[in-house]
Amino acid sequence: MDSTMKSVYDSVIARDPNQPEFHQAVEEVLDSLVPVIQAHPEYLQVVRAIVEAERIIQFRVPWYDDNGDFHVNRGFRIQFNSAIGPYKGGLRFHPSVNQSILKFLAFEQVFKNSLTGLPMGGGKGGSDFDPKGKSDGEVMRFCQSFMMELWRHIGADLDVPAGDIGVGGREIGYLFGMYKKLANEFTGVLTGKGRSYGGSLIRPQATGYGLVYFAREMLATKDKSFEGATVAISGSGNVAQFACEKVIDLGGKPVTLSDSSGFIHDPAGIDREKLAWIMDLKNNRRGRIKEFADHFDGVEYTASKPEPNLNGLWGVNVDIALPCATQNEINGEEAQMLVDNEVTAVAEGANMPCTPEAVECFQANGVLFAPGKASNAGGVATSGLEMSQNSLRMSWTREEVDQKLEAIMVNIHKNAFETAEKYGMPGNYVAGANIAGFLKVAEAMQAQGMV
Ligand code: NDP
Ligand code: 2IT
Repeated sequence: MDSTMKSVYDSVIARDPNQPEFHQAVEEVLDSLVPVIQAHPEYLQVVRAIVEAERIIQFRVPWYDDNGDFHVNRGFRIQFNSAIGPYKGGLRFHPSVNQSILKFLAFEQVFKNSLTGLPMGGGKGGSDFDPKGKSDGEVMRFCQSFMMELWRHIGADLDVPAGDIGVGGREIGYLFGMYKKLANEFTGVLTGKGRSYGGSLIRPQATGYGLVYFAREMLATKDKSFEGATVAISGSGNVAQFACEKVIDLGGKPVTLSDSSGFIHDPAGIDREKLAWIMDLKNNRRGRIKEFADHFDGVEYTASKPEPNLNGLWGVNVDIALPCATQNEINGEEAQMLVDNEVTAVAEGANMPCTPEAVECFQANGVLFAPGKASNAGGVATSGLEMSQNSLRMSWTREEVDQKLEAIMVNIHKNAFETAEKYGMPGNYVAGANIAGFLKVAEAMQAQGMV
C-alpha cells in the first residue's frame, strides 16, 4: 500500500481501533485501489468517503423463551452505501456478531453488489442471537421482536435485507410476517422469501450454484474443469449444500463438509443420495454433521479443535477447495497445506474465509483464487432478481432465473478478469473484483456530490 492509501487506512483504524475484521476487509480493498488512484487522483476523496458507513443502527431485542425466561440480544443494521441502489444485504444471527463483523460484511457487499450489474447498494445486519437449540416458537418470537424495531429503517426502495448465517427460509418468513403487519403493506422488503409469498425460484440455490459457475469459468482459463476433480467444501449450510449439488452436476466429487463441531471426509464422494440425506439432517432435523459419519460407511469424522475451528479439513488432498462456512477459516498454514497437495483452484463461497496470509500464499503459488465478493455474488444477484419479480408482480421460471444467474456469474468473471489485466495484474481476481466493483460506485458517488 502506498503512503496515500496508508493514511486513509490509518484514519479508519484510528476511528474504530477495535474492529479487526473491518480493518482486514478495508486493507485489502485499499491495496487493490492503489493503481486506480494513480490513474484517477480525483477518486481519492471517494475512497475517503467509501470506507465510512452512511448509517449504523443498533437496537435492543428483548424476547421470552419457552420457559418464560427473559433474554436481551443486540440487533444491528449497517447501511453502508446507497450510491447505486437501495441498501441490500443479508442478516446474520450468530453469537459472534458484533459491529466489526457486520461492518466488514456490509463493506464487502458494496463492491459485490456493484459487480452484479444490478442496482443495489450495500448493507448488512443481524444479531448476536444464537438460533442453535432454540425451538421454532423461540425463533419466531425473537424474529418478531427484532422486526418490531428494524421495520422502521427498511423498505422495498430503501433497504432490503435477506438471509446469511443463521437466517434462512424459516427466519425470513417470520421477519416478513411481522414487517407486513407493522407496515400494513405487502411489498418485496425482504428476499429469500417462501415461494407462496413472493420468493424467487433458485434463490435458495443461488449462492452455491453461482460459486460453482464462477469457479468453472476460472478453471476454463487454464483449460481445466470440475469433471473428475475432487473437491473440499466447508460448512454444511445453505451455500455449502448447493455448491455440493452443482459440483456433482458438473462431474466433480465433493469429499468434505463441516459444521462448527467438526468435519466429515468421505473418500468415496458425496453423491446425490447422500446430499439429500444431509439436506434433511441440516434443514429439517437441524442435526450435526457427525451424524453423517455415523450413518454412512467409510466416512471419517474429525472434531474441531477450539481455534481455528475448522483445522484439519484443509489437509485433505483435493484439486479444488470451496470454503463455504465463515470468515478466516483458512489461515496461511492451511493454505500451505492445500498448496502442498497441489490444489488447482480456491473459490470463496463464504465472505472472507481466507486470511490475507492465505490469499498471498495461493497467489504466490499460482493457485487460481476467487475472492468471495466476486464468486459468492450469485446469492445477492438472485435477490436482485427477486426484487425485480416483486416489482413486476410476476414470477419467472426456474430455467429463466438460473439462466440469468449463470449469465451474471459469467459476466462477473469476465469483468474481474479483464479489469485485472487492464491494471497490469493478470490473473489477480482480488484486484480485478475490487477495482471493477469500486469504479461503478465511485462514479455514482461523484456524480451525486458524494452526499
Ligand atoms: P448457514 O447458516 O446456512 O450455514 C453456515 C455453515 O457454516 C454451517 O454449517 C455452520 O455450522 C458453519 N459455520 C458458521 N459459523 C462457523 C464458525 N464460526 N466455525 C465453524 N463453522 C461455522 O449460512 P450460509 O450457508 O448462508 O453462509 C455461509 C457463508 O456464506 C457465510 O460466510 C455467509 O456470509 C456467506 N454467504 C451467504 C450467502 C447466502 O445467500 N446465504 C450469500 C453470500 C455469502 P454450525 O451450524 O455448526 O454453526
Ligand atoms: O453475503 C451475501 O451476499 C448474502 N448473505 C446475501 C445477501 C442478499 O441480499 O441476498
